[in-house]
Amino acid sequence: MKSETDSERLARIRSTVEQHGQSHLLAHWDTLNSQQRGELLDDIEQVNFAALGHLIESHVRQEQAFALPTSIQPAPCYPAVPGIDLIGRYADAVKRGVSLIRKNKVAAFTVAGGQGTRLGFDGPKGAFPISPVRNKTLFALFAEFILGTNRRYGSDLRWYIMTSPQNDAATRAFFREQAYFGLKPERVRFFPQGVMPAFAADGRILLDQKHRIAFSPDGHGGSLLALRHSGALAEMANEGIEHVSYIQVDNPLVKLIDPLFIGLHDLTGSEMSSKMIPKADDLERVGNFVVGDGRTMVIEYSDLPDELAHARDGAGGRRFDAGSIAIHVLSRAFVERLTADEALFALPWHRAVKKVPYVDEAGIRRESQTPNAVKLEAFIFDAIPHAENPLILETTRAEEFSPVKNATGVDSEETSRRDMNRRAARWLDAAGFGVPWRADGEPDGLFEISPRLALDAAHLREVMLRPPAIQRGREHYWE
Ligand code: UD2
Repeated sequence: MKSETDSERLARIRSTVEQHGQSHLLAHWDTLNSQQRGELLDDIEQVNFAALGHLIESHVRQEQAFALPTSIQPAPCYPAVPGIDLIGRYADAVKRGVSLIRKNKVAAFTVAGGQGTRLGFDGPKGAFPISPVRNKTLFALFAEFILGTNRRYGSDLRWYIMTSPQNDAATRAFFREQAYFGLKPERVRFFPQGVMPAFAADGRILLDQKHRIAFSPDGHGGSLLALRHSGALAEMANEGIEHVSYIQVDNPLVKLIDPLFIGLHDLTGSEMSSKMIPKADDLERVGNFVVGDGRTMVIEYSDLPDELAHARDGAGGRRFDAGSIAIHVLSRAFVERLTADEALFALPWHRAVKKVPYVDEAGIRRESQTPNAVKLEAFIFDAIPHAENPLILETTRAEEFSPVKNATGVDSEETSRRDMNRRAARWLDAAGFGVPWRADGEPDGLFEISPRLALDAAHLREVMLRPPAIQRGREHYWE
């Protein structure tokens, strides 16, 4: 077949954008050089105009009210500490989890495609230094968690990292500079997620430059299709990987691979499992696990009506107390099933109005002082209602959740470093190596335990055979 000439390609694309009311995308064509023209056409060809038409009507030109289920009940959860009825089940689950890890039937998966705008850090968020003594980065801590797991269980786990087109090269370069933190490069695999254009309120796609569309990542829900498109799912199937242990890039306390969680997921035949913590306050900015019209789901904090957020149960406790901390295990077969037919697969789109730089009609790039653009994102937790036997496991905030999201205040570098320090001190105390505490309740000194050495308090007790030298007010590090 004769290949399309440049002018035929332009004519075809011009007709498409005109047909969809997006002809402004070519408004600056005459001012572009040939390389820029090529980039612009490539960008436009990435847009699925046919699918967008409907979405612009329903989600961009208007705000789609969140469809609250008619019946909303608290979701049942497995407790953090098993009662007598569950002790045996938890022990079996740990055994099963360890067995799956030993056989490399579990892969670690980190979503790191977000733009991290709130933190104001220039670079992939995983390159943010966070550990209290050695200033290890988020990626370094996760890598060491995998190394520690491999050392403990004799595994050789794969680690999948979802980037975005915006930070993919920088993320790969960071791993190369750091020599993959000691991991085998061939066990780490990066792939970029999909993108969505940003829109003006009237539905027009925004240009970031005269020859570039203002694309941004399509949300962590985009990870499901990205797993398929990248070939990662097929690779997992080839290697017999059965479950994917999903984490977000911003939480240095996370147990990237947790035998109990993985084992419970597997033993109960859950297709998608989630960890939860009791909320710190009624309006904490985390999703809420509920059963809505009979299906387990997460309602994001911004969508939960205030009267439900403040509701109390018979005993005076918070009725909807189960906060989602974005830690999941997904069965590979579940991701395969959901994404098998792309035409049928759709997580709902969530609309956010944000500040996005744009090129105006005169071809001048503008930075808006107020939110000017509609962005659409899909959320991973919207897959939960599609899962069979979804499971929720409670965990402890102090042990497993202290994300770095903001430059200051709540969920910031300062709180996250503090919580890492407290946790290390608590583990040492629990192992019988008394740590000095100050009158204000903080450990007297800085304490850091590399995940290469110990993955939790019980593990530390096993591996730290002699009492370590601990001095008040000093820095301590073990690996
Ligand atoms: C998320 C959850 C919230 C709670 C909280 C826990 C949503 C909408 N809310 O809030 O319920 O669980 O986390 O920390 O998820 N990411 C991508 N690609 C994207 C967008 C995000 O990879 O297109 C990654 C990002 O790199 C980060 C994670 O997703 O690892 C979280 O994204 P966020 O900061 O937008 O989520 P947040 O804090 O609003």
